[in-house]
Amino acid sequence: MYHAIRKLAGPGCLQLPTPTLIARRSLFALHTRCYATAHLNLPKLDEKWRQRWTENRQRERPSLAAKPSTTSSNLEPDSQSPADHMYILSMFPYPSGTLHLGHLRVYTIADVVARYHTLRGRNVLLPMGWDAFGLPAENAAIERGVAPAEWTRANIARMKEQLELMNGSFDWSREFATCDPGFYKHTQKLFLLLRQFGLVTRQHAVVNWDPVDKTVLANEQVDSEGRSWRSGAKVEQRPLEQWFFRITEFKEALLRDLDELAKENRWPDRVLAMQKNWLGRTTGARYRFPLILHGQPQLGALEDLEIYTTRPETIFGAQFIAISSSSKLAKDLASFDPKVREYLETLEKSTEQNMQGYRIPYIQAHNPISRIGSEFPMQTEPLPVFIAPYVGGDYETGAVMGVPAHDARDFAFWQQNVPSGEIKYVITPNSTGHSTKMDGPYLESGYMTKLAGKYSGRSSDEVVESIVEQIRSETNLSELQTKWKLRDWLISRQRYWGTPIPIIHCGSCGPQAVPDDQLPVELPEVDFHWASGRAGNPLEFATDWVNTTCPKCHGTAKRDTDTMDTFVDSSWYYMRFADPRNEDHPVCEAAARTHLPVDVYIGGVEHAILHLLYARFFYKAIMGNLYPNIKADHDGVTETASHEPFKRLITQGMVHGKTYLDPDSGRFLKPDEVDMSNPSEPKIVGSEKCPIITYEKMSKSKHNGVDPTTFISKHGADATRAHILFQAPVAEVLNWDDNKIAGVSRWLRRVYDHVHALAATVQMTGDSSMPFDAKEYFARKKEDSIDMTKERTAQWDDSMTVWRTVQESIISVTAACEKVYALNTAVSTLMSLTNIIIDKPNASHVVKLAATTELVRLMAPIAPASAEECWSMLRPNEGMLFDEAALARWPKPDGSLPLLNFAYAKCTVAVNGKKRCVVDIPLAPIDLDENKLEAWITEQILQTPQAQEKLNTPENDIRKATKVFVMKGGKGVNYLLPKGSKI
Ligand code: ANZ
Ligand code: ZN
Repeated sequence: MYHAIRKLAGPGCLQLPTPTLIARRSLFALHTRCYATAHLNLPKLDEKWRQRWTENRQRERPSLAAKPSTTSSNLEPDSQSPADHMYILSMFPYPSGTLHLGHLRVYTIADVVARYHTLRGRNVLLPMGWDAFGLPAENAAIERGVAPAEWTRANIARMKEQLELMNGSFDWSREFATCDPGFYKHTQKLFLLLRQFGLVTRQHAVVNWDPVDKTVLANEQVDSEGRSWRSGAKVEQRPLEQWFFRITEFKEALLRDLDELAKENRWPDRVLAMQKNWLGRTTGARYRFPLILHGQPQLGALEDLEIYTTRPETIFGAQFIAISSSSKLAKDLASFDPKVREYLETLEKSTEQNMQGYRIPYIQAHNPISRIGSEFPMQTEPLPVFIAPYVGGDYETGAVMGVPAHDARDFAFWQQNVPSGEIKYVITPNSTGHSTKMDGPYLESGYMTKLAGKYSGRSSDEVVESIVEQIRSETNLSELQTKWKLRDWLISRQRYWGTPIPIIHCGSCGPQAVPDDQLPVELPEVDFHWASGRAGNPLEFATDWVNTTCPKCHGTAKRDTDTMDTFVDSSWYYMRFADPRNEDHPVCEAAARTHLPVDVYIGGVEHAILHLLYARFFYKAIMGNLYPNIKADHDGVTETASHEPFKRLITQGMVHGKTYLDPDSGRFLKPDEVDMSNPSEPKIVGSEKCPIITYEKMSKSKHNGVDPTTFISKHGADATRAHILFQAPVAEVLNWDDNKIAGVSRWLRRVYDHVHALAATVQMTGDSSMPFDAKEYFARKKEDSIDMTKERTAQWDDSMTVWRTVQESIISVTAACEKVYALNTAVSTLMSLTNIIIDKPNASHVVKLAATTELVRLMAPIAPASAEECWSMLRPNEGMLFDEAALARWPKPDGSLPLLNFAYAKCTVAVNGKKRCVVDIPLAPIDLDENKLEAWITEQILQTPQAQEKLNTPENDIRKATKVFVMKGGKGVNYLLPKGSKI
């Protein structure tokens, strides 16, 4: 064997391989030959490499599952710094039993990102687990009599099998389900820990109570008529004692740290806005308006009238005061003023909404601004006071300052009650502060008008606090009032299938924490056949379980029968993945330090509010208290960085299915009702009618679902993954069309065939491991290019084109993997790179070989099995691409691009829209961003003889341009020069 290879390697081989190398090499050679069939079976490749990766992983990293740990984590000792670690996480699934395309999309994205970082030599954590508590399991138990645990286990097994087909690089050794006692033991510990921190309370709260089933219902289980989805009974509102997490304690931090997440697009703007809105901080004020009474001595001295406003800066536009008909003042007036009485009576009788007010003729109000003195002269007039139907008696102070210019209700009221009254605008959209003519209320923020005195011209949002503060310090008639929409988090569920609340209720000692050594409080087995006949929380019927002893006085006591909201589980599961088998702690400090926070979190935008807010709260509460030194290391500035669980958030779009409709009836058609014999022109079976085709959310009723498992079995994981990425940018809706997979399948085949052919020559010449030094290669060629033969020039040109495309592809695919959102462009870049490599027949063999190797590495995150197969053919003696040793195999630009800018393109130069000249400039390097591109192009233009001739006058001095418009690809540039230079 040794001799045979030696002969094969021939004289072209510079170094004689050592015998051991030869042995390995020949093995690989043999095995490559086994697959050297013309027909490529992609699903088979998946299987082959899945098996090898698993074996490799097991060899390199013995399963965590086998070794539960105690005080410290049993992770491999980490010599690497946290910066070498990447924690990539996709939102873990609910085990419904069937994997759908939405799952497949998010896990594909996560896996591609994870594999990319692995290839960069990073230590990647890509775990997977199950969000396994929740109602469906309980309902299945009630309906079918299977225990929730059993139902859940079976579903998990089924989904895991389906998931494995996609060839993800998940670390299954860390797998857990939130319903494992080993997990929920720590959910209970965290509950008790939060209680120690003072973040858990028990309060009365109103719940939806079904009087027939005697159970609490979630809001979603109550229909629009207020009836139970199960029993149909009219739902009652009942106050129950329940458990709350005091998330409101963290409201300031939750809001403040959104700024951190907004930097560099770490989180999508949309999600940040939703979080902000949910927290709902508003800065309002309470103002007191002193009242002036004319006559009416029976009223005595009147107190200042207090109003509440969410727009304190509009006080300069207050034109009246309105009080509620049920206010104390209105009642006092009615006791002696018959007109007031009459008004209130009509108001009571009227059933329609109306804006008719009653002006109290003998009372006026002073605007607090008028007390400030000469500074705001416009505000000295006292204001009329009305009783108004739109002012609610039980909201805030039951009185408002009427600002017709900036509030719709005040505007309507003013128009009806003081039709000839002018309207004072204090805010204008115009940044000069001059008010623009308007005929309705202006409700937005803007700039203060001159009515605001020294505040005029300033942004209305920015002056709020200063105005309230000035009035407070000078008149003591104001006070800032900040409000939040956020409420404490009610976590009690009167349900069986959740984490039991680890509390024991004792008649004499009150609620007591279950002692640590008795955790977890495990869910008792409940006979659902029996329980389903009865109503209510099955846990209440588990009397043996409920009755227990008080940990403090050892008297008889009862367990809490509430379980926790499943959002509690998902608020911390990502911490557990860092240290999943630790028995004593939810996560130990070393593991937390190594892996947390999550580097890239990927999931659906439907979780933009609650899940993410709860997780952020948990991380701040737990990590902030337990391990205060572990923070999200944003920008490497640890001191100022905050406790945030997810450094980057990627939200992926939905997958919509191809839907066929009968054009006449609008009915959704089943697959067997559509004749697809001509795929480009489907017909409704038995007719000549064409169905309407749309893309809609997949659902059974629309017959538009696609089963990912069947699809992968048919086309292979690689093609499926590439197809998913290629069809739409990550954040956008993906319209799923089975037929479109042909394109990516063809691409993968093309790569394979090309590599296969190339590999044959590699085996002949043995030059595959020769390093290719592009800089040296192209520099040398350039020198002797002067007297090249025609044939060699063609080779030279093609080689340059190929290598330039390789370098540009490295830059752009790397950027796509870093930014994630544009992963679809990575697939198209790789497809064009493939075309260039194959279609440039004259490129030299070394360049082709090197280029193909780079292509294979670049496609590896997306099509891992195909890439691995190709790699084994090209580099038979270098082990696998995806090696557990985390070899940095991702290509880097080799710095040869400047040498390869041989190609010139025409560029039309215009100044202020007028064409001046056409110049030849090199193609722009693709790694320039917009600003740099402008500067680069200008520099290139100025170096051309045409520009030196045509642009050498001051009015054409493009260096002085105030704006530069570069047309796509640099085919033209328009420079806008300031008018002055036009002389
Ligand atoms: C002056 C003003 C100017 C207002 C402006 C709005 C816009 P929310 O956001 O719901 O808290 N308001 C206050 N108390 C009220 C009551 N008892 N009944 C009816 N309306 C009442 O709404 C607060 C705003 O609703 C307050 O801000 C007040 O009108 C009105 F350009 O004050 B505003
Ligand atoms: Zn007790």
